[in-house]
This record gives sequence, structure tokens and C-alpha cells, in this order.
Amino acid sequence: MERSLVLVKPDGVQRGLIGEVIARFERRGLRLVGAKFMQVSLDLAKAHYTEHEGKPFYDGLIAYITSAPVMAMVWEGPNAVAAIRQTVGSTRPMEAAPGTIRHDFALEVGRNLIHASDKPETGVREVALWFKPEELVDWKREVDRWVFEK
Ligand code: DAT
Ligand code: MG
Repeated sequence: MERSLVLVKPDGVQRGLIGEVIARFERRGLRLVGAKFMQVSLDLAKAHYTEHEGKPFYDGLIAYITSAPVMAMVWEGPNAVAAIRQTVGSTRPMEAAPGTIRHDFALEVGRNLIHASDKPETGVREVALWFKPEELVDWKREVDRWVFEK
């Protein structure tokens, strides 16, 4: 089963949108396997955003993600990474499709509310970076057979 890291970023937390984000992934049928409310350290922020090091927006991105607490989560399901990116919407909220989280709740790329892994391999890397194995719960839901075909 594919897994994705999802972060409700500091703006989402401050604006009281943690529940809204969780509700959307629950309704989609995805299964929550880990969650923690936390202040992001500078080291974790840098490790998370290594691919963006040196870009003009990098310093602002690190300042933003470390500015206040985030809600970090791991969600799983068939094609979870692509499904979650679809529900999240495009990086730039003005380009995000109506009905997506970034469209419905954001306007600016530097305040786009949420992070989600961009590829299955990234999901594996990011889940390992943010969560210890014992913080993840392997579980089944009664409803799984009505959501997951196999
Ligand atoms: P995503 O978060 O959709 O995976 P990304 O990995 O390309 O997008 O970039 C990470 C974050 O960096 C993104 O959520 C917001 C910020 N960002 C990306 N491109 C930016 C830009 N051109 N100007 C300002 N911030 C940007
Ligand atoms: Mg990304």
C-alpha cells in the first residue's frame, strides 16, 4: 500500500484547517497511519527541503515551515501519492483546480497550506524522515473492502 507524508503547514494550523484537511482525506477513503502535532526544527526543515536548496524562495520556505507548529501525518491507500496530490491541488493556488484544498483555502504559493509527497519514492523517504517506525500504526478498517478493491 502506497504511503504519503502530508503536512498541514503553519498557515493551515493557524487558520484552524487541520480538521478540514483530515476530513477530505478520510472522505476520499485514505487510511491514516500516523500523526503528530509538532514544531519543526531547522535541521528537519533543511533535510525535508534539500531539493530546493539554493533556489530564490528557499530561505522563505525554511522560515515559513519553522515559523509555527505543523500537523504531520502519514496517509496510505492505492495510488495514495497521486490521489493525495490531486486532492491537494497545484503548488500555486491560483493554478489549483476548484475543489482542491489549495484552491479552496489559499491564494499564494508561499502560503499554500499543505505539503504532500510528490512521488512514491519521495513518500518512502519523507515518511522515514518524519516518523519513527513505532510511530506508524498498521491497521485495517471494517470499511476497507468497500474502499479498496484488493
Ligand atoms: P509542492 O509543495 O507542490 O510539492 P514544490 O516541491 O515545488 O511544491 O515546492 C515546495 C514548496 O516551496 C511549495 O509548496 C511552495 C514553495 N515554492 C515552490 N515554488 C515556489 C516559488 N516559485 N516561489 C515561492 N515559493 C515556492
Ligand atoms: Mg514538493
